[in-house]
This record gives sequence, C-alpha cells and structure tokens, in this order.
Amino acid sequence: MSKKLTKTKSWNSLEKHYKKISNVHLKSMFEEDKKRGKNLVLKDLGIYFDYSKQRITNKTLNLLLGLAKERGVEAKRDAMFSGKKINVTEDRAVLHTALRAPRGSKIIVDGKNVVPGVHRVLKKMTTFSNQIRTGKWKGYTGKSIKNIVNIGIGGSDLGPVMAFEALKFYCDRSLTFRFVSNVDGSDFAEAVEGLDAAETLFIVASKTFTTLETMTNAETAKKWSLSHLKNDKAVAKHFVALSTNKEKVTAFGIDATNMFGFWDWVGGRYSMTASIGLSLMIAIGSKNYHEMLDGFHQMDEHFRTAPLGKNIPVIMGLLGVWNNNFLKAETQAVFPYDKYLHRFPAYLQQLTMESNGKQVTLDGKNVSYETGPIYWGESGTNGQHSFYQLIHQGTKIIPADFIGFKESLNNLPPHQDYLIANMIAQGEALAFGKTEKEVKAEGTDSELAPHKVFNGNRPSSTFFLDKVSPANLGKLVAMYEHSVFVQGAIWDINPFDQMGVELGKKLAQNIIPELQDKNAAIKHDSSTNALIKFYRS
Ligand code: G6Q
Repeated sequence: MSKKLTKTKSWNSLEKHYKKISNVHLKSMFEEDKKRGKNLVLKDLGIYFDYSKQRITNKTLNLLLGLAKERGVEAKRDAMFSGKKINVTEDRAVLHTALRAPRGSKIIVDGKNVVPGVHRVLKKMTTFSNQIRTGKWKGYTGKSIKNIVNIGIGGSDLGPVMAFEALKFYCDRSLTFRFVSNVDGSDFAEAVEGLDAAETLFIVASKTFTTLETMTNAETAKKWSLSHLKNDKAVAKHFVALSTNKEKVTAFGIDATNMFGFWDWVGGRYSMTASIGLSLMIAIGSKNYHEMLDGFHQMDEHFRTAPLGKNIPVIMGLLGVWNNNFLKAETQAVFPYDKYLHRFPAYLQQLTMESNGKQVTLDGKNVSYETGPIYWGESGTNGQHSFYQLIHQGTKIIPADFIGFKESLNNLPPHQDYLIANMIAQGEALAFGKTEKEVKAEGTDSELAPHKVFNGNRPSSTFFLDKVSPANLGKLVAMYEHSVFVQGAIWDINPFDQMGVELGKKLAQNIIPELQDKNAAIKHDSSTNALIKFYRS
C-alpha cells in the first residue's frame, strides 16, 4: 500500500511552494530568466517540447521531479515494461509497449515471451493488407476489394479512425475507408451508402466480440452483405475479425483463419498498435505502418530510459498534476495545428479520461484529491473562431497543448505560415496578455478598455515536429500514453481498467425489453419511467 499522496513530503512542499508562487505572472518569470524560453525546453526524437509557458519555476520542476521519485514512478514504469500484472483490478499485465517491440526482444508474461506472437500477427496483417491493396484478395463474386468498413467502438474505433485521418496523405486513394461505431442504425446506413457489397470488406474489430454496438452492427453488416451476395459462403471473403475471442468469432461465422488475434494484456484504448490497426495498415501500407510502430517504439524507449528531468512524458505528466491539483485547472485543452490531426483530441479523450477518471486508489480507498482532468480540443485555427474567447478572457484556467508541424504535407504558400503564426501567437497571447495601459495606448477609451484587457498568465505547452508522418504520429500517441501513466502513478489509481463504463450499459439491457414490449411493467424512478413511456407512445 503506498502512502497517501497528500501526506507525502513532496506534496506538502509543493503545497507550500504553490502558495508562494501562485500570484507570480508568467511575464515576470520570463523577465527574471531571460533564457527561460530556451531552458524549459526538451528536444528529443525530433520533438521540440516547450513548456516554458507553464506556470512553474525551476523549483516547481524540482519538487515535481521529487514527487515522481517519491511516488516510485520509475519502478512502476519498469514494472509495466517488464510485464508485471500492474492492472491489479483485472489481474493483467499492461503491455501495449510489447506491440511495438522489435523482433528479437524478450518480454515475459506468465513464463512466456510474448514478442514472437506479436510479430506473427504483424506478419499475417502484412500479408493480408498486401493482398487487399494489390487486388489479389477477391470477394465472393471474384471482384477485388475496393471498400473497407471497420466496425468497432471505443478503443476498437477511435485509434483506427484518428490514425486513418491523421495519415490520410499516405493512404491508397483508390480504396474507400469507412468506420462504423455507433449503435444508431444511421451510422451503419451511411457507412455502406453507395458501396457495392461485392467489393466491400467488413473488419469486425472487437477485443471481446461481445460489445452490443459492434455485434449489432456486425449482424446488420452480415445481413446487408448476404442480401446482395445471396450465399452464406460470402462471409468468408467479406468479413474478417480482430479479436481475442476465437470462440465468439467462429460462432459469428468468421473462419478462425480470417481472425487477427491479440491478447488480454492490451487494453482497448491502448490497442491501436495491436491487430486493431488492420484497417490502417491496409490504408497506408505495411511499410508506413511499420514506420509508425517504430515511432511508438522510439517514444517507449525514451520514456523507459531518459532521466526523469529529460523525459518528455514524465514532464508532461507532472505538469498535468501541477495544473490539475495545484492550479486547480479542471480541463486540459489539446489543439493540433494540422487539419490531419482533427480527430486527435477525440482519441485523447478516451485515452486520458477512461484511464485516469478514477475515484479510488489502487487499494480501493476514496481519493481526497482531484484525478484526471477533462480533455477536449479542436484543430487550429478553427477553435480560435469559436471557444478561444473563453480561454483568453474567461474566468477559468485552461492549460493548452499546442501541437504544430514545420512542414505542411500540402505545400500551398502562404497557408502554413499563417497556420503556424497563429499557433505561436496563441501561446504568446495566453501567457503575456495585454494590460489596460497597453490597450489605452492604442487609443481605446476608458469605458471600452476593460473589455479589451487580456490578463495573461494562462499556461500552455507547445510541441513542434517536422511534419505529420507515420513515425511522428506514433511518437505523439505514445507520448500521451506514457504521460497518462505517469499521472496514474502519482495519483495511485489504476489507469488500465474502466469499470465506470459498466453501469449504464447494464441498465440499458434492462430497458431494451421495456421499450420493445409496450405492456412490460416499468419500475424505475419517475423520470426514467416517464422517458420510457414517452418513447413507447
Ligand atoms: C477501452 C475500453 C473500451 C473498448 C470498447 C470496445 O479501453 O475497454 O473503449 O475498447 O468497449 O470493446 P471491444 O473491443 O471488446 O468491442
């Protein structure tokens, strides 16, 4: 049992320290240390990580690093990498890092090296995706596959969609990709709109192969496919499964040879580099896919080996704790200044909020401090024309992560200069603001001046990379994965279960028959009863 977080020496020191610096403005921090913008920067793996606009001093950083030491972040990290069952509530190892470990590595779980199995599945994925991409894989009527529909939800959807969108530039444009996740029939209907069943492959992505949404969509897909292809044998040519559950896959009618497996030590939201990435591999090809895996692995290695003070995910995680628990920021915004990353905030929402949205410690005690913040975001510059007002002049502190790239994949001057100028300017405006004096000096009268004041002192980090590429995407995702881990370790919670998603799903199972049978007795509270009656009428 680890010591209560708020009783640790480092936490107490941080509390005292916070009181001292809580009113110090970023402007004076920059004035005091002329090299701050160079000093509070980490550069590794082609990532320029500027955290100088966070509301910290060198002392804060040292205290936070002390906290990481005191909470045993390094030992916990090593336990994860070595395959220890750190997901204690589910008695599982946590080994998404093994999914990108190079051939020849050794990671032992239950006495067995798991790396050869990872590479066997990768090979099978490579062969299959090559067959689809070259047109060698024929559908039931002999036509090549032109459309790929991924059916999955949560971790079996958000990673593939995000990465597909992010790496669209690298995709084979002669293929069409669609993603169905929602149990809302409109999602399925729109996904197959205009597709020829004879040229359509369904990838049923589900770790458990029991998820209501996915199985409902998969059954509908089977009906849709067979209504056009008129023979049960077509399933073998038009359906493949990504799952850990062979029994359920075969019961659905998919041959085990068309199943791409993974393992219980891969959490759903950490599974985009498991076979769940098959649609992406088909889209970008196995070479690009392997480059992405290499990017992930480079960040895994950085996290595993870099000293805490030079470790990007460690610093990110600690800044998150500082902003969440000391500055009392309730949310964390993520703003990628690249349109290709427009689904990245949505992906991060699951990664961060399902992982660290927890109310009890590892040994089941209620936490007495805030855990995971609300993540949200939008790609720049669109957000600037909607909600940035609140970030600049609202009453809440909203730490922001800006993510930008030097090069655009579509060289259309002057777009990239305009885009990046805006990204840099936002961080500058948030940090330094604009005083009333400055406003008045521009000729604004006294009455209007307060409306034009920017208090500044609003924290942000900037991540700069060269361009959107498979490897860089891998680095970015792994970077956030590990920063989530660091925070979970500090907060003494389990980032790898998700019991909070269960209750609503169970209650829905009770309500389904009550909606379907108008005469079924309903014994809920008065609000729930009335909603059911409204639907029935
Ligand atoms: C992620 C969660 C969850 C999961 C979905 C889909 O960590 O476990 O989002 O990915 O519920 O589950 P299946 O892949 O089992 O269908």
